[in-house]
Amino acid sequence: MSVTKWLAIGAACFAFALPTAGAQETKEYSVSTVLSADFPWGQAAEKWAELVEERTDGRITLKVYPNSQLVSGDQTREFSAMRSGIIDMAVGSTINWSPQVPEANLFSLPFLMPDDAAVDAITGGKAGEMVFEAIESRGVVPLAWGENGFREISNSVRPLASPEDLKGLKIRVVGSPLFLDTFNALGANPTQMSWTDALPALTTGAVDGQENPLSVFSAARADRANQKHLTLWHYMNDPLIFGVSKRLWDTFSPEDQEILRQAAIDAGQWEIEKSRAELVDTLADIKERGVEVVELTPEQHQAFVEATQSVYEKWIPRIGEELVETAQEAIANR
Ligand code: X2X
Repeated sequence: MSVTKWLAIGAACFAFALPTAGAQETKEYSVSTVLSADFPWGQAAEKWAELVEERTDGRITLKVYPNSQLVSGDQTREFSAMRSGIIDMAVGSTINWSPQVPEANLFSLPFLMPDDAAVDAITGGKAGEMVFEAIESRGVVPLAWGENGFREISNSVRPLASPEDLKGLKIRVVGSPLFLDTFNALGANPTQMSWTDALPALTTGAVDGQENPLSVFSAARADRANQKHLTLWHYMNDPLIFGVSKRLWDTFSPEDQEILRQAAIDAGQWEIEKSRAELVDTLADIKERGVEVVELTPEQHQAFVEATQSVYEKWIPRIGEELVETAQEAIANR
């Protein structure tokens, strides 16, 4: 047989073998979350995984690891672990990433965002782009926004309707320094703790109170951890961000990058709408369990706003004056 004929046969075999091998090659990537699929947060990550798997015909699989297990429960290490490639991807809260990304503290400024439209004005505009640039410059590619939600405060001791009511209460906060300043300004006694440690500490009475969105309060059954008083003060809202380690991101083809990004946008939008829509029922469930819910009058609300102004003075230089102003303008024009 001629050499050309052998070559032709070889090429035909090769051409035949390639698509099969290619189609069956599945790559699995880790996705870190703090909360499981019992919460909207974990559901957002599962949705992302589902859409990516569907849209790549199973070539790319995302495996979700909830409860901060990839960082041994230390949620404030999630960003660093992703940056260094120990974790491939995450759906993470701006609070937990803020120790490494100072700009993410924007969302933790007390009483900056009065309502959903204010959150959307930031995440959907120039300020949101600036936060994304800050994240990318530190080694993680941000793809889309989700939402943990407006954070409300609860405790086991008394109803809270003024900063005076918080005096001396031991409040569990996330391990991000801004929260110490907010709660010290309010006269409380804040103590930093991971979410993994928070529920046991509330149950034993080692701490009196905590702050988290209604969805988290309800699904975690905080009422069973002595949290009998809940004040709806909407003092901040932590968005979630779908992110990919930059080192890993650069290994994907432009087509797969687009699939990952669009699936994150769709999953985030789905989760934001779902968690906002569930809030009314969630609050009703919480009341039904006997939790005493305090809603603030505009005057009571204002007293909390004034008591926390020092946080702005200290944190605006760290977050960046331009970013804070851009966010404030977006809120004013929403
Ligand atoms: O730790 C918390 O309070 C939680 C679950 O809301 C976050 O991870 C920011």
